Amino acid sequence: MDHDHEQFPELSLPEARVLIVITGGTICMRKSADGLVPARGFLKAGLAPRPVFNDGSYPEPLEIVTDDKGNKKAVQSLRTPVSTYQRRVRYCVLEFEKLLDSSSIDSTGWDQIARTVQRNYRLFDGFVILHGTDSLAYTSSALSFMFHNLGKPVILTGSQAPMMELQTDAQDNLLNSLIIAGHFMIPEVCLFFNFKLFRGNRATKVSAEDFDAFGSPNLPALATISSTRTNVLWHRVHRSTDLSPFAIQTNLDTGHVACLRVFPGITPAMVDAVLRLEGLKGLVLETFGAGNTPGGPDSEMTRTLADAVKRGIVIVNVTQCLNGSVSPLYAPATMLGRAGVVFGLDMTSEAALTKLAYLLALPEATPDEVAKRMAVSLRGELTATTRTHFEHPSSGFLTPELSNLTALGYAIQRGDLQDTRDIIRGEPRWLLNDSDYQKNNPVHLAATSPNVEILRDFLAQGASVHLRNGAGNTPLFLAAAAGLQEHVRVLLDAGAHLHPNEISAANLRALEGDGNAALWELIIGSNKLER
Ligand code: ASN
Repeated sequence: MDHDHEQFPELSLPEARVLIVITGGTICMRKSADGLVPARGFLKAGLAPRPVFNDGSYPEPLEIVTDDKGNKKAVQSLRTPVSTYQRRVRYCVLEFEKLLDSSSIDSTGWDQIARTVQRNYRLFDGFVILHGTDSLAYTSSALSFMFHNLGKPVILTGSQAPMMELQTDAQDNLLNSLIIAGHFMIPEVCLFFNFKLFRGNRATKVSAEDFDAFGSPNLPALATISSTRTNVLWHRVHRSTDLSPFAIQTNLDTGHVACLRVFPGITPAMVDAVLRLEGLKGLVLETFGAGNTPGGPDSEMTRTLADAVKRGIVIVNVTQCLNGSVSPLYAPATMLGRAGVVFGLDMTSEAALTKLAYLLALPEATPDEVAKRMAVSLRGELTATTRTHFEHPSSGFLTPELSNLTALGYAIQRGDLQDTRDIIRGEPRWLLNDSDYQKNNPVHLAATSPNVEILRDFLAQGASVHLRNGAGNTPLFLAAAAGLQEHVRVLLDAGAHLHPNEISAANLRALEGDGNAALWELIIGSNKLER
């Protein structure tokens, strides 16, 4: 039943909407005669009885969610109590038909997750994917490549102990993921574990039993949780700067890639045997230190690898070390580079393998093209600097803090593109989240600027089309309300859509005729696409 606002005064506060997708993993496991196995009914058994996950308001009506095959289901949603940010998170749960231990999740499961997010994309502010920890970093890496122009947070999490255990990390991991997904427009595939939010394609499992099970050795956390707040390091957040809507790529070519770890004593014949596996198109080679293989620069090993590159196999050199990058620092690695082996820089093996499978599956994939793209950052998965000689870092300096949001606001209102550029000065990080006292982000202001080029410019710098201001409105809503056709077009082309909570207001305006009925109908119509 939906209780009234008197009994729940906080119901008038804005609420965020999050979809939790359950794939399996320890978090939802229960004991069986054969050991722990995933069990269905997580919302009822694991969430509804816990006050932090359920304020007791039981929102109505039921939520209609769509599974990966396009089947619609009516499910109960729940609300969290009010957060420190004066918002509640309303969420519902979509459980996969077959829940899996993540050791059995492969590209079929990745496709299923990607399609589920896509089908429900317009209805939610963010997504939390519950998944086992064993292959979690592979899935978060794969999804980061499968999602093009992601504009909303997709947070993967799980736990080392089941939710139903007395001492468990499940509650903290899920609750914090839910809060981040519902409050912070971080447009990335992330992995949350033990109070830290990592970029999904930078994370790796570092412990089989500790609650602190994941690390991100080459990129510090994107956000951390303290007792009082969530601290998002906005300058680290990666944004798509491609002005087109969210889309997914499925069918990664995992059947034709492999991973091989070199070890002292490995022979060229062993490596050759792997490189001659039928149908093999790509190999991730886990090498020693900064990218070295046994045998040295002028050896049978280097020739074996060079021959395979000539046959069209893409070989990517990544280090076995937990942190640091491969580079042409030592002769063996330099020779591999000259032979056409790609420097995978500081990519994790998980990222390198899934990226290879992703690139090989693209229609235009040629070995040269794949090799070229393996060495550049597509989703922030690598740091594009290569060390070629020894040097100590120069003393660091802080980029000047950009604080002149008011000046920017005036420049936007005047329509002065050059001024907005001068103020931002190539430091667009706060276009992502900073806002004025009415919680208008620069992109909200640009949505009604007399100069549409400012809006285009902000979007090209990664500004989010999904942020909502203090009144709960998206830039698209503001542009339509102002009757600005071209602004609406630019936003729609960049993947903007109305938030579900704006739809009834938009319908009303279309009916009542605020002079912009055609514009409202256009955006209401475009909202219905895709599902
Ligand atoms: N085997 C479990 C899984 O990956 C481990 C976990 O979730 N902690 O599904």
